[in-house]
Amino acid sequence: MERTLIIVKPDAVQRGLIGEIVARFERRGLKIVGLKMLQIDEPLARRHYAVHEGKPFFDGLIRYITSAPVVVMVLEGKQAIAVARNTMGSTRPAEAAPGTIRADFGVEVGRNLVHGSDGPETAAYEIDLYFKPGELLTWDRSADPWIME
Ligand code: IDP
Ligand code: MG
Repeated sequence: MERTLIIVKPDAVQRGLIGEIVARFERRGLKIVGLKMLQIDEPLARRHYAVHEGKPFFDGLIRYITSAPVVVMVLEGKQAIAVARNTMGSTRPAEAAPGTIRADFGVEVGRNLVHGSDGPETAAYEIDLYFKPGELLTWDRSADPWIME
């Protein structure tokens, strides 16, 4: 089983798309093991996006991710990182496949609605940024045998 960190970004929250976006991951079969709403402050944003420091879009990215509340969640499942990333679609909504979150609701990269970890190490780092261990639940979902063999 793999875990990944998802953020419903400020533009999605402002546009009333929290439920729509959470539902897409839930329907896909990923299990929610942690979920909360918060507003990311600048130090947290800089830690989260440390790999992008120095890039031309970095300051705008920090302003964007701190501009309004977000919903963060941890999803669990087989290949959860890849499954979540392809549910989200490509970073640039204009290039994302139809049916993905970024294509269905977005048009440009600076307002691409959702974040998902890009690898196991990033996922561990990011989950630790937003959740204390006691905030993540291990639970049996009755639908699991109907989703995974
Ligand atoms: P990802 O979110 O698909 O993993 P990354 O390349 O890691 O994409 O970039 C992180 C975030 O930074 C993107 O989701 C997007 O919000 C923002 N971003 C990336 N490239 C650009 C850009 O060229 N202009 C504005 N924002 C960008
Ligand atoms: Mg990334």
